[in-house]
Amino acid sequence: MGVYRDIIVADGYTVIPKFFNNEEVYKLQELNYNTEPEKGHHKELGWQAENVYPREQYQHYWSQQCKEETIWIQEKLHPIISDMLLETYKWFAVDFHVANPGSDYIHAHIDSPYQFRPWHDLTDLLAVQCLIAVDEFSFDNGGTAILPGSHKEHYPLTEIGSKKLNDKLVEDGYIFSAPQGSILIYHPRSLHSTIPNFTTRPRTALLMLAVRPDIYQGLLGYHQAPKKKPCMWKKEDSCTRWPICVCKRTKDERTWNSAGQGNIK
Ligand SMILES: O=C(O)CCC(=O)C(=O)O
Ligand SMILES: [Fe+2]
Repeated sequence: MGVYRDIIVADGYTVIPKFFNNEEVYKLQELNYNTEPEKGHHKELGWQAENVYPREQYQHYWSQQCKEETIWIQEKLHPIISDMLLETYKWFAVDFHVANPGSDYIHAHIDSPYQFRPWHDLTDLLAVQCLIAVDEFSFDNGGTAILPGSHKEHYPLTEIGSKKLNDKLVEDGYIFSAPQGSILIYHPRSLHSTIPNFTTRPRTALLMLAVRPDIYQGLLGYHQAPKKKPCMWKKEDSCTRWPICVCKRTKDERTWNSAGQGNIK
């Protein structure tokens, strides 16, 4: 009991190569094929949170949620996640993140719940993020970079996605390069990012966030922030980060989101 938990608490992440067999990987690929984009950076139009376009038109995108379609994965992960979160947890979000060929997106960030202010300074393990390699992951195709030990650091929200942190992550980070069906499980406080995809094929991750039940409702409020209105600072200083504007000047704290959604380079 607590073996996996100890690893995540000490190291911040762990990799399980080929956790899913070929048949299961095929099921994952099929689900990806049948799951539409929800939001992402369109190659020509920039960040798109409302309109949906054919998947190949995005630099990278997040898909619709697919919690119900992934019960079989949740069951397979259960022994590990229940060990990490001390038995009780809830799946908060399940979606694909696809980096298309030519994507140069890098955004060093931390994940929910720590990306939002109420949880930002806490280091307790409140959630775990699973990133499943639906395709083979490599240095060339955008395999995720993660900075060892960073779950114990405190990065100001204003520095998230900055050149300084992006460079540090690329220079010192571990690159999750692994065969399809492998899984990277990490402390969501770890600094990480997709890296550019230099290949001719999309690179697909299935992201699954499990959270402690006591933070579920509170976190939901932050994820249900209104999507449509432009960043209130857009006029003043051309902030292009809506809906995630991480700047400390945001009046409505609910718009804080460091995951790089809306961050148009
Ligand atoms: O797809 C990846 O490599 C990471 C995605 C990610 O970090 C996120 O969506 O928060
Ligand atoms: Fe992330």
